[in-house]
Amino acid sequence: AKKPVTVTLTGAGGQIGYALLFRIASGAMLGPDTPVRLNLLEIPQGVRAAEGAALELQDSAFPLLHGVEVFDDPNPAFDGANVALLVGARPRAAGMERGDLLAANGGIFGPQGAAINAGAADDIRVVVVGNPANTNALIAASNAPDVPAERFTALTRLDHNRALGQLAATVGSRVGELRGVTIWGNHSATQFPDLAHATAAGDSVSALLTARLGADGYRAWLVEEFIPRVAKRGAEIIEVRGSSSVASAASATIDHLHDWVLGTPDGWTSAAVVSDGSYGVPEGLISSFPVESVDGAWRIVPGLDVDEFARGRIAASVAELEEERAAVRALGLI
Ligand code: NAX
Repeated sequence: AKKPVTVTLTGAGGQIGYALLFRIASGAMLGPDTPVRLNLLEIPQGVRAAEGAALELQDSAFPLLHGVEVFDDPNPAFDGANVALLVGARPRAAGMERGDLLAANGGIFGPQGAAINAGAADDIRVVVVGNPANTNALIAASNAPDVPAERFTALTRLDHNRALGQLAATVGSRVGELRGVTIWGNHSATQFPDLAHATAAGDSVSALLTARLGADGYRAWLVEEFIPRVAKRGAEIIEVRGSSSVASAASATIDHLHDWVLGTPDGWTSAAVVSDGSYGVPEGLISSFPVESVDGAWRIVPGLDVDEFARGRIAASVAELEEERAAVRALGLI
C-alpha cells in the first residue's frame, strides 16, 4: 500500500475549501491509489466551519482518507506537508487601497511560507489560490529560502479551463479535443488567453475561425469577445450566480495538482510558475505560462512563436506583476 500524502489546505472553512475537500478525499486530485491525510488550517473564526467539514468528511467514509486534523497555527499545519493548497486570503474590503490589501496578504503568506520552509516535506508542492494569487505565491516563496522556488505556483488553471469552455462552445468541439491553449501573465483582468497555437481535433483554431468569420471577424471575436469574456468571467459568475466561483475554482485546483503530480500526457496546460526569463518575462516573477508536467515538475514549454500582438498583451500583464512585486518589496514583504 502507498504511503499517505499529507495535504495542507488553508481557508478550509471557506467556500472553495468546502468544494475541494471532498474531491481530494475521493482521490480525484492524487489518483485512486493514493491515500491522503488532510491538515485543515483556518484562522480562529473559521475553525468551527473547518471542524464541521471534518465531521462531514468522516461521514463520507472515503477509503483513501487516512486522517483529518484542524489547526489555527501554520507551523503544525504544514509540518510534513507534501502538498499545500493556499486558498485562505484576505479579500479586498470596500475602500481598501491596494497597498493595504498587499500588506494584509503579506501577513498571511509570509508566515505560511516560513512555516513551509520550517516543516514541510522535501517534495512539497504549493499552489496559491487566494488572491492576488501570483504575488501571494511570490511572498510565500521568498519566505521559504530553503525550498526551491519552482515548488511555489499560483492557480491560472481556472482561467485556462474557462478559455477551453468558451472555445469549445464557439468552435463546436468537445473540450477534450482542444490542445495548445495558453493563459499568460497575471491571474487578473490583464491576463492574456492565447489561441495562436490552439487546435481542435488537430485543426488550427485560428484557421478554422478565420475560414468561418474572415480574418477581421476572427480578430474582432478574439479581441472583443473571447479575451475579455475569459478575463472577466469571475465577474460574470458573480453577476449571474450572485456569488463568486467556487466549484469551478476547486475543480481547477484539483486539475493543477493532478497534472503536476501525474503528468500532462495530452499536451500543455497553464500555470503560474517562477519565470526563468522565458518569453521575456523577468526572472523570478510568478507568471502564467504554457507548461508541461515532466517527471513531477512543471516545465515551461520552450520555443513557441509569439507574434507582436501576443508580445504586447504578455508585456502588459507582466508589467502589472512587476508593479505588484515592487509594491510588496517596498512594504518589506519580500
Ligand atoms: P471564503 O471567504 O469563502 O473562504 C476563505 C477562508 O479563508 C475563510 O474561511 C477564512 O477564514 C480563511 N482564511 C483567511 N485567512 C486565513 C489564514 N491566514 N489562514 C487560514 N485560513 C484563512 O473565500 P473563497 O470563496 O473560498 O475564496 C478563497 C480565495 O480564492 C479568495 O482569495 C478568492 O479571491 C480566491 N479565488 C481565486 C481564484 C483563482 O483562480 N486563483 C478563483 C476563485 C477565487 O476567487
